[in-house]
Amino acid sequence: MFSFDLQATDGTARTGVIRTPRGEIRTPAFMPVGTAATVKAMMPESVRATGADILLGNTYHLMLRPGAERIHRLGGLHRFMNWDRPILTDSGGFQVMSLAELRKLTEKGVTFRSHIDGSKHELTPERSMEIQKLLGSDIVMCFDECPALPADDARVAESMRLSMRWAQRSRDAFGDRPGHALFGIQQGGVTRDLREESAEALTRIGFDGYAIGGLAVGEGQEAMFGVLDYAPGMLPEDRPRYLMGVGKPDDIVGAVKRGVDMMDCVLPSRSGRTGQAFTRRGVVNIKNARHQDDPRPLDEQCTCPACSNYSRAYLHHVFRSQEIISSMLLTWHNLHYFQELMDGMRGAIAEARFDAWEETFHAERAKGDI
Ligand code: PRF
Ligand code: ZN
Repeated sequence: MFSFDLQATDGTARTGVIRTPRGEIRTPAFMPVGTAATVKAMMPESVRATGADILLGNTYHLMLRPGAERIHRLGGLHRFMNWDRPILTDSGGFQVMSLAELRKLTEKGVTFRSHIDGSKHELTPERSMEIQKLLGSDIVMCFDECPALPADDARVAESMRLSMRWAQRSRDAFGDRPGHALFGIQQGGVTRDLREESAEALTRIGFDGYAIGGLAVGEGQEAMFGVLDYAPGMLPEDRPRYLMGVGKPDDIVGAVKRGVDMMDCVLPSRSGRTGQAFTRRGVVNIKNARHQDDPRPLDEQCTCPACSNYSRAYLHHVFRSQEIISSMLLTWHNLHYFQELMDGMRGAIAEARFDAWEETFHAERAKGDI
């Protein structure tokens, strides 16, 4: 009921399909972030129209507001937000460490105060599994913890080993739920031995998929690619590999090249609200005055509504005027761009021409905006 079929490889890059009772996920897959039961500024049918097969939701935000039990009473997260395709939920530990106040970390879990109203809460592996079940998540993430980098090896090792004990507790609490998947999360910073130890611990427990966590937390692209040169190869070949919280288009391309199957990032949606558009030619800042008389679309080759029906001058105007349609159009364009990027890579891997595809990707960006 949950399966992963690897269909083709090209070097270390892979393409395939994850099958779930709520639909198929073509890989490599990009998951738009729907933190608070919405991909901000987008209707769910519009998110689907950009090409998304799966969304990401957040345990941390939803437990605080509107509450997991409430969402469960209202029929689960899919029904609540009107998205009937697969949803992956993050487990909350990472968000607690980056967003919550007065955090206290123990062997049992983490206590913290809400960043919204200061109320006191506790998250443990067991409670995170319970919340993700109440939400009705299709792909559940283990409860883990991750230090910001740079951090010394002893701190990274201690944190990784705690996350591996939590991974076992997550597995035990999750139980057997046909049609629903549980993913382990590899930690270990940028230290090869720790990544190896983490991969072995997770593989011994056994998961439906494996995430690479603890990257894109301040180490820089070169160090991240350094880890991705070996980390995916430490994880079972026949299971999906998910790089958490990545990233910019060139990060995504580099990760797929190195064997990553799934990614998520707020970048396309968040940037859509701050006037940054991702195009084949790189990033365009729509607030720049050079667009104010420009009748051309953002990208004449893009088929999204923003590029089909509006000029740069209009997009500039509505951004400057803080009109809501600005966020809607730029978010749609950015999500469309990210999904086209994934589709291009899937096609290139299937036809064993990833290197040529990648060369064109970089050459187009080097030309700069029109
Ligand atoms: N763990 C979890 N969620 C995450 C991360 C992690 O390490 C990251 C790191 N890039 C983003 N989101 N559970
Ligand atoms: Zn567009």
